[in-house]
Amino acid sequence: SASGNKQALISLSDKKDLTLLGNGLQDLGYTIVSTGGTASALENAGVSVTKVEQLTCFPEMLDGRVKTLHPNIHGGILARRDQKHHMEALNKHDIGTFDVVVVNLYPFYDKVTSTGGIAFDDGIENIDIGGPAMIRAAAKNHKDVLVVVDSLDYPALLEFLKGGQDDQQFRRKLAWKAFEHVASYDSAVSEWLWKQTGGDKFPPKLTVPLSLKSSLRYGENPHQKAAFYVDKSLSEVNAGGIATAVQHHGKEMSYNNYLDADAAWNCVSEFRNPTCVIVKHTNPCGVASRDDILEAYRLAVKADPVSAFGGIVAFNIEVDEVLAKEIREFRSPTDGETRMFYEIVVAPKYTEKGLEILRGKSKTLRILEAKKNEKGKLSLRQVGGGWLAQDSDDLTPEDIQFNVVSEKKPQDSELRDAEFAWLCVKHVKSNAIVIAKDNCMLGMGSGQPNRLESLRIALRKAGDEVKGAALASDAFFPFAWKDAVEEACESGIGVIAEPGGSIRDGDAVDCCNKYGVSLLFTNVRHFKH
Ligand code: 93A
Repeated sequence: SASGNKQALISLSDKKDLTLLGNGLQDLGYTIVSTGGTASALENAGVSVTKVEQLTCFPEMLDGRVKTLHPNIHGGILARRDQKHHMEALNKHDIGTFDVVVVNLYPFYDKVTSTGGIAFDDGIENIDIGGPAMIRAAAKNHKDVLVVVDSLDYPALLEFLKGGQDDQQFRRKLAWKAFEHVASYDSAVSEWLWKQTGGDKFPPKLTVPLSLKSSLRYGENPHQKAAFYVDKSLSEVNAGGIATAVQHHGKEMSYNNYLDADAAWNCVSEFRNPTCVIVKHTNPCGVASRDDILEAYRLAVKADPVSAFGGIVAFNIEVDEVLAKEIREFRSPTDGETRMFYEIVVAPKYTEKGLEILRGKSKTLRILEAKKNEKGKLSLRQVGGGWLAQDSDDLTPEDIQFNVVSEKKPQDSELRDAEFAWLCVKHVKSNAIVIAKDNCMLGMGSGQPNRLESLRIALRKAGDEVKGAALASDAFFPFAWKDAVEEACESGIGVIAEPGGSIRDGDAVDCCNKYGVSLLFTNVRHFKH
């Protein structure tokens, strides 16, 4: 500095651990320069400070819009210590250098996502200008200026300064973090402004502010590195879904665990009655709704016990002691002996007792407590060289009309079965066929490139129970005769629900009429690729 002392510039909206920082720097002999609120907080903590105004010889102006935007501040940050003429310029104007810059920004993101939102003008006032300018300047000149934007880094900063030796890697890391901080800040501002334009949602603005939730042990396979990011554009209060789920117990979540838990949670959240969904490799292999959740659970396992083993079990209601015991004890229907093993249990709530019992099932069982997904989210998929964006498939049964197009009218119970099958088929990978009866999935065929194969797999799983059951198909049947529709009719299916819309729709109707099967067109398709 001009006085020869080492100087630190501190300007913080979030004053967490400021006392620790201020005292630490003071003990190391630093002169501390601060903006209004930060200076008062430091003084209250017994740390002596120089106010920014004393350096700039200007008062904070324009309601604080101009506080630190001044050559006496930015010159002291940006001057190259190894350039003679830079240092001469500082001397000439009596400007001291800053060796440490600690800044965090106006809480723009929290303000605009707070419940009830924020008025447009308040949003604008919360856009920090001087803060990012200091952070960027210090990060650019990190070779000589340590820049800190995260209170978690205070101890490391103080250690580093105490140590006395230089480490450019440490400085670069801080600079990288600083630009990250500013970049995610700016993308939050632009995201908010974009929303204020009131225009069409599509094409969407794709600078989704992401924050790293965790590094994962590996990706889909052990030779792939992986990490998990949380979408910060969702309001913290409402943000639901697997990303914000609380893990109460068990082994660390893996990449595939997240995918499967997401699939199970999305599917089970769809149902209103107490429901259990079991997922394996992102497909529901067992789904059942019952007033008695224990029975729903047993039926969901029974639908496909082999697949359910090692699967993900999801409930849409609280897991209590009785249910937890059933999950712990239930034996595989295949041999009646082996206790069922699961990777994950996910539910909206657990009783204390329920949690305790599940914890006792195994050390590894991951127990997740999740909140419902927000609707109207953007769905993103990566393809080589780009991203595909679309609205998420938020259609609910209320949005769907089951129009009878056959001579045979379905009974009420058949209609309910068709609705249930329809809810399930939405969550099965295409080509998807689901067979269901009495609020229970009996069989499903997924992911086959040929609809007839998916049908055959579903029929095989359903076995004899297929008689009088409902069948749902995520897309229309291009061929009816001697193909999927006829095979379904021959197997004894009672009612078929499909989108309709094929030029051969007439064949499907004729075929169902020949076999006395009810046919319902939904006019809605639920592809899931
Ligand atoms: O209004 S600003 O954009 N103009 C400035 O010149 C300025 N200088 C610092 N915002 C500015 N700041 C910000 O003030 C910092 O980024 C920090 O978040 C906050 C600290 O203010 P105080 O110390 O008065 O609480």
